[in-house]
Amino acid sequence: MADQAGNLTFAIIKPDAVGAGNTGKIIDRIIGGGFRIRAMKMIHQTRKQSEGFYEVHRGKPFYEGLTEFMSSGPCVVMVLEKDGAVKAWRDLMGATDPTKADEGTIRKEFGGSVGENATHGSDSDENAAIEISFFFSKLELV
Ligand code: IDP
Ligand code: MG
Repeated sequence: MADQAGNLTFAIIKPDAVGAGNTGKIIDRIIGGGFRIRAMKMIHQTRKQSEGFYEVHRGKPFYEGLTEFMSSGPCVVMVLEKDGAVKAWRDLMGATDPTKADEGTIRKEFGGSVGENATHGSDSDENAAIEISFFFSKLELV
């Protein structure tokens, strides 16, 4: 299928979930949710990289903690494909704060706190394209 706005999103399995050994379970949920994994790699970001990725949140009270956490250990970055991928992935993840996430969502099951909440998902088609290109070249999408 040709890549188009609306069928791709960007996802991260964050360092808390990788460190807790939940990578496989979360990938299983992604596949079970009907997503096709178009690209995937494990990385350990530097502080500068995590600051660059979360640039939109610079200045917010949680920015320092967030960028420190995201560079604290390995994480898995992915490109996911599905119709309406951005919303579909956010629905599967659940709310930012795991205590407010719906039953059956990934953040409800695997998230420990509002900061260390197991996964990331893009919030718009435009940001999905920006975030995908931050970590992957076009050649890496299979
Ligand atoms: P999202 O990940 O659900 O899109 P955003 O508001 O974009 O949520 O925030 C990005 C990330 O920053 C969250 O996933 C979480 O890790 C962290 N974060 C957001 N709000 C807070 C907060 O109030 N305290 C601590 N960390 C937060
Ligand atoms: Mg966000």
